[in-house]
Amino acid sequence: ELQFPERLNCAHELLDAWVERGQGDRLCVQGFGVDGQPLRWSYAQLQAEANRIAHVLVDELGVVPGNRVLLRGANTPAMAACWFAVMKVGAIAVATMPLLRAVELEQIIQKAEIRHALCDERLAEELSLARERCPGLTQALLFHSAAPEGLEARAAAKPAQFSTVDTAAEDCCIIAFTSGTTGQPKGTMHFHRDVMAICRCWPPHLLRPQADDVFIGSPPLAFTFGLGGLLLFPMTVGASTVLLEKASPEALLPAVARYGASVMFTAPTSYRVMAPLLDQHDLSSLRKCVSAGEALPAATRQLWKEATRGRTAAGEGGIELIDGIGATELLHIFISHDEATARPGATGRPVPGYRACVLGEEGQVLPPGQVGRLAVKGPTGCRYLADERQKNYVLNGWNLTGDAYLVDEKGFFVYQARTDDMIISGGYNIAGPEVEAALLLHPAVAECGVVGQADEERGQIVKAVVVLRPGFEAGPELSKTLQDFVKATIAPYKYPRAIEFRERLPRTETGKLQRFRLRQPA
Ligand code: 3SK
Repeated sequence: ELQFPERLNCAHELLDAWVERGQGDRLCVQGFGVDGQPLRWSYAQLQAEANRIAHVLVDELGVVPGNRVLLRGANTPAMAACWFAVMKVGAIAVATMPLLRAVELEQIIQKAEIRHALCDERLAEELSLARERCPGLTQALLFHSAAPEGLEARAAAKPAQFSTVDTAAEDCCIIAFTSGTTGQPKGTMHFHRDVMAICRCWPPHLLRPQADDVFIGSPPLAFTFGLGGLLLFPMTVGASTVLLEKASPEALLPAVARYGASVMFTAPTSYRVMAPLLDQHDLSSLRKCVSAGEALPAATRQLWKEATRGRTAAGEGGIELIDGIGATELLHIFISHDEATARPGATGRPVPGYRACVLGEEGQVLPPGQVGRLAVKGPTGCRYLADERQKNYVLNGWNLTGDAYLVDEKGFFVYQARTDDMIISGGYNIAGPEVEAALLLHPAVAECGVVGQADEERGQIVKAVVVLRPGFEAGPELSKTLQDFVKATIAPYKYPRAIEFRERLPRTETGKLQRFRLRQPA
């Protein structure tokens, strides 16, 4: 069992400690700064940047320990410095996905009672729209900015030393939001010790990173998959990370060559898109690839292994993807395997430190081969911020993740489906009801139902079944109009890639929408 001292600040453990041990010159983070200039920061430089921002937070924004600070930015060294600054002052980071629009930001700001924000200048517009309806958010500064009143200019005038606040191991330091099935975002609270727990469970046992590794990948730092994989885990071993603002599959491949990246984190969709493009790129530095965020089909594992054969540092056999399932509620991955124990089609076994089982309808543990609800226990777990859905997620100390699984005869956990209506598309979690709400704002839409439809490329796509108001004509032109409308209303990745027009929606006698019937063609 993991033991932590009573007083603990994860910024001290992951950042300050390297400098204190005389290792401050190690390369820590690479990416781009203002005006696209390349940045290469050592641990000592990242610490100095975070320290200066910490002074701005305290002296100019009046942040005190326990305050919640909204962070809005793409993956950049500046975003990493802001995240560590928030940890250092003993505040709570509420990092938001860069693509969120004003309506979604507003929900988060209200729910987390946010008063302070640091926002990438290029993403300021939606935040300022949200602020019009959030009078409580009084202090916001823009970073990645050359403006004299921007964060960088203010930070430059501050000392590079800051004494990291002596927090309790059980002080909350992260509220990570997840949209949930209803579209009503849920804030999941995590402590300093939770951050250290995820660094001590999965990475040393299954990823086994080395001090000279260069991490790279696509998940945003605002998604705890990205926060762990692209910031915390490299820093656990003194390795370095590359933070890319645009990490499409097409952009990831040349970046691997350019930075000599050795460990990659991305979703199965991205591996599928990259596989046929590999011969145009030098991947000789790559030795480990992690897949998570959605279920990994056996065919994708095979495709990546074959495509990487003889091209990487992993040797002639190609790269065996390291698959894992995590949850924002548990902070990171809790079931996984390494290259040697990979079993096509299975996610793996509980990560050391975690226990998992599959429960039946009555809450009984099911024998191998039977499908039921996945239940997980470990050093991290779900603590929703002021949310009655807590009681549905945690039962007798077991976290019910909303996934249907079976355990095979060898003890491997095999994913079956989501137990709720969440759509997982290209690594994004999308709540059907939220897309329905957006569509219903359009004058042409009388009724609609949104479900996930199986898709080879993205795992699932968002499919909308729409009933039109009189006077509107079904067809490709209106489909395109509705897709654009959703993209402009909520985060663009949530738009329905398939739209089907019907006369009416299937409903029960009591008027409830029969979603399962929407998945079948009319
Ligand atoms: O599997 C996921 O979706 C996930 C969620 C949060 C953190 C890490 C992971 C892999």
